[in-house]
Amino acid sequence: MNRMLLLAVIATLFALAAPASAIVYAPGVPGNPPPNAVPNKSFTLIASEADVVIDDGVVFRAFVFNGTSPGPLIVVDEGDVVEIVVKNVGQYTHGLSFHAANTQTSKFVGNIAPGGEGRLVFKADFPGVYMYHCAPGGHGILTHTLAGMYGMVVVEPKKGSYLLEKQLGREPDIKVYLIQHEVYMNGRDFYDGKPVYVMFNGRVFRYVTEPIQARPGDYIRFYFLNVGPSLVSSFHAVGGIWEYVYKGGNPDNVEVGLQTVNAAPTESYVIEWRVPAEGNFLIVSHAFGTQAIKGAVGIVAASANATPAPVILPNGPVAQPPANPKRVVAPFEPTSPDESKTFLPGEKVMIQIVGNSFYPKIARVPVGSTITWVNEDVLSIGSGEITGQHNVAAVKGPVSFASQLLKNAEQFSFKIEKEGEYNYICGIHPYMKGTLVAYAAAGLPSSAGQGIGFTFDLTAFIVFFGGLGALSLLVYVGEKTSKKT
Ligand SMILES: [Cu+2]
Repeated sequence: MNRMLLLAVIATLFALAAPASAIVYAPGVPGNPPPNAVPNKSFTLIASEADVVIDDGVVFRAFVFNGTSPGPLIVVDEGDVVEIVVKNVGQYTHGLSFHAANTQTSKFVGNIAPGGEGRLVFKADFPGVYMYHCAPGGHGILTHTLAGMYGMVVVEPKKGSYLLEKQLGREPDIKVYLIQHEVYMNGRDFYDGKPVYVMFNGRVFRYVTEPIQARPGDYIRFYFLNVGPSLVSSFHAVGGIWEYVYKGGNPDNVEVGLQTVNAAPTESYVIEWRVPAEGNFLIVSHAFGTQAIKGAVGIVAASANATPAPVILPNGPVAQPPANPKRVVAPFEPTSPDESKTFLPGEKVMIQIVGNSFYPKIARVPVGSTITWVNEDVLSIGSGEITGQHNVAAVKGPVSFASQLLKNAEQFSFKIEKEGEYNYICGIHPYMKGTLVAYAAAGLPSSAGQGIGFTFDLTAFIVFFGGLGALSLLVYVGEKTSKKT
């Protein structure tokens, strides 16, 4: 090899290995940190998984920042140089997409393995209200957002930029940071846009049970953000008209006298409003049948002798999950018998792999059935976990089975010949869990009473393999299966 070629190869290898921080910024573009900038504000977001309470006796098996869904509020001032540190203390790969930064934040804080951390520095040049959410890479960005991993960032403009503040010559009496978001029982419902609950700040009808206290004439500033992940909000006060509305929260984007603001996923508004009288003012998403009725309603309770809290935070409430919840909303795993479907003898058994879940999550099938899994997940671009691809791997039951890696529209079939309960996972995304219950049916051959033929310790597995994109898990499952069968 001649010397020039060798140097070119070395230079290429060096470029490929260069860390993300070696990004060359375009000079003069707002949002880029000055060279060697020292941050004057710093925040740490801790990624993990947790059960959070979203209604009386109802638990959401969520992915979280700092223990809650939504995660903590981050407030900075326009012009700040901001440092965001993300630490992943969870079992699975997580990350961060941070919309207040005018840069590709995933290069710095996306796709962080368990135990890892990342750091982002940016300059907050655009005032407004922004979303942040998990970014493990590719398809997982969508599904971890489905799992509740998001929060609000506010970049405060210079004092007096909002008109009502300027006119009154004072700060708001009450700042209400309000996130609208929805949760889904499974990936199929996520695809179909059918949430089970729609909430403000982490709880169904949260501000109906704990109304926001105010006095007539109080100046309220709403920082309203719809994080979706999919629905469009129609935010309205019953008996009120929003005095000033700022699209995105930027004071330059002002509109006057609106009954409603429409916020698509990630869309936000700063709203200035004075409470016009005593009484209960409902704040609602006016999409009645799809949102208000499912929990997106609150109350501003105004009375002359109220003692308002000056700040209402968007974090989900911190509450100890009950020992025996009425319902566990767990998009990626079966938690309730009503998530089962019983297939009759002769019926074709198809299980969809969709939105990082199995659907139906629990399939009751006659012994002798052939079960076919089909991967309906379409999105397979991006880095990170093996995105949009799945497999099926038994972890417990009378007989072991495991599929190859399935891309969109690819299938795997398995004939079930022994009665009993089978638990299986996706080896790539071990939080995806499904159950098969094989029952004996009249007229079909059966092999009853086999009990549990094999099992392995899933927890140790996830802890060990979680950071490796779980590919090694697949190999392990494959080997284990070939030994058993
Ligand atoms: Cu995540």
